[in-house]
Amino acid sequence: MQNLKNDALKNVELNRWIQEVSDLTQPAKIYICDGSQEEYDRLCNEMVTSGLLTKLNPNKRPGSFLALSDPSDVARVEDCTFICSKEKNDAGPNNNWMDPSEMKTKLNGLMKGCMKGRTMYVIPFSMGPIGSPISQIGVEITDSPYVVINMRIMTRIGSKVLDILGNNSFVHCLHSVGAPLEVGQKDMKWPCNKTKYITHFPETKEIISFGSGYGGNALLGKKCFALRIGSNMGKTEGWLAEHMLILGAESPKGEKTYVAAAFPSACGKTNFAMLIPPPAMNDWKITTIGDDIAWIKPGKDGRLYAINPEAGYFGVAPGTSLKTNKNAILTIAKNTIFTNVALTEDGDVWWEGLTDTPPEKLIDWQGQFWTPEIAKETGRKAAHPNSRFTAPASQCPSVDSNWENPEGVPIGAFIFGGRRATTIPLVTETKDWDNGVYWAATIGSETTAAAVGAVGQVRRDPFAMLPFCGYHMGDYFAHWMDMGKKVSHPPKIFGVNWFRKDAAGKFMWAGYGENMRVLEWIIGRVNGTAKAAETEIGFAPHFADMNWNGLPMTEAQFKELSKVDAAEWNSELKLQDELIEKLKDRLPKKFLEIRKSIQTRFESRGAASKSSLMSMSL
Ligand code: GTP
Ligand code: SPV
Ligand code: MN
Repeated sequence: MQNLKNDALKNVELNRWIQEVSDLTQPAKIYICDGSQEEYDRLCNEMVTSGLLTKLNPNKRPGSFLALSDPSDVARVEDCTFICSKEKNDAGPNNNWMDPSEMKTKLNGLMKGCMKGRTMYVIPFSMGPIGSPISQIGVEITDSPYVVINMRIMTRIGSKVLDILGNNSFVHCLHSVGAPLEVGQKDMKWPCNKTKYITHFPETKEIISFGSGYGGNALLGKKCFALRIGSNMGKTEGWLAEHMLILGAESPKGEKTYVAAAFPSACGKTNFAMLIPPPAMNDWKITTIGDDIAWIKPGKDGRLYAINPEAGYFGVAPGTSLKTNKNAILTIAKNTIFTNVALTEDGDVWWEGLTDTPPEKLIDWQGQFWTPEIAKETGRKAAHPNSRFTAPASQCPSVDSNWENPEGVPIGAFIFGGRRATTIPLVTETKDWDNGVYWAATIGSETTAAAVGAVGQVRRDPFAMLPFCGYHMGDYFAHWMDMGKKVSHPPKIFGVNWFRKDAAGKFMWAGYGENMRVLEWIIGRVNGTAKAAETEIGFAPHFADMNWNGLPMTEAQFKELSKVDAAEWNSELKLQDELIEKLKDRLPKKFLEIRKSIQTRFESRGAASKSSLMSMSL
């Protein structure tokens, strides 16, 4: 081990594991990451030399790089993602499953010699502030230097983590791109393997990922640890690991409310977390705790407290602009790694939506010459729809002063949303905790480019956690219902939909900064100051209950946005039934009761409208 000082690895298990993995994967070198700036710069320079990274123009984008992946390795691979619990039914119908020893045998076969010719990097990392009681330590072994530099931004890595770890246990995260190099063989620009496995062993807290170098498949602290293994730990230990942003909202009176919101991948978390209120509401101030993951635990005062276990943002690039998300644009002004966006002539980056007019020519994400004319003819995008930026959270202008507070922040409201062209109104307050859990459990959303597969198809995505819940969804719903009973002040639960479309297929809601109007009403409901009307599915604002200063909105338009249409909801309930059917062996009883009562309320609306029709005809 070339850089290993005598006392660098006090952890007996870590020593043993490094030896075991290197015996299996046969790397050319082993390198223990110290997490320093010098190390980061050195790795970046090496990758520029090898062609994996392009250094961006330091006058335009200091300290920043562009990586272009293999066109086959651009998103999470849900079909190749497995939860290998001992019992199949513990993984649930929401996960792919394989017997742990069978999977290990398969992986051992794939991993044999898979790091040949490469350096094996050992990255000790902390999810959450180093040394905080709420934090968890993992070690990722990887043969990808791209993973090392991304992990340094997304988590806290290096020697200081080893110091805190001492001889304690840690989550084993093993990653290989699965592309060994024979002597004299030229490396690919983005090494990866057609065969991919993203596997989790919840009982032994192990993650093994093979074949992909991209995002959630390879940065194992994120979805694999903080969500899939994290959700298993949370279930056993009485906390929650969620696919949620956390933001702080300071009212014009100076009162601060923290809210956590779960939207599926590429459905607006980063944008909502960094929201800038519209000019007419600039007496509100939004601050950012996190944009993707929340760990939530009961506090001594009977409230739920949340931390962001990450240290950076791995955000969707397309659609990000000064108009839609100025804070993100400022965050990524320097020290940022871009993946699969386009390169401009002057050495900067571009993606669809960054500016209204695209540059005259570009190198697109596949390394090909691109002009707006070519795009018109061929439909080729300059940036991949799931292209991303990796940037330190500390660079975000709206970062909350408590973002690294180990105690977390108290949550006043949970918000659940999805991408729905129809059916789901702009905002709904659910009737109580259990009804809120039902709402979150049954949300649907159109699929996006964040995962490989068809885009735009509505699927159930409970709690925006379908790809991330590491155990049976029925048990997960029951765990959520229990958590509400464990605290004396459970947050109110709301549903939102920024993506309803009109008959012409246009978004009906302006979204982005204007979402402040919905957030103001939500906070008003939490504080008991805002009014609402009752609907079959919960409570909703009347037109007059929301602030429309500075936004053209007629009462008729608002009614369309807020419509709860009985026919649409009948179909929605049928889709919910498909989910219920799949999970029925482990669903809480309360769940079915709530399903029935929603149906009954719609039936009585049907009866009421029939009788009013009859009275009209009399
Ligand atoms: P992950 O990182 O994949 O978990 O996604 P995310 O939920 O953080 O998604 P993000 O905020 O990056 O948004 C994804 C896409 O949705 C971007 O193209 C945004 O421009 C778009 N978007 C975000 N908020 C809104 C909104 O309020 N309205 C509309 N119409 N689009 C939005
Ligand atoms: C998501 O898909 O929800 C992401 C991106 O946040 S990734 O880390 O690639 O999973
Ligand atoms: Mn995400």
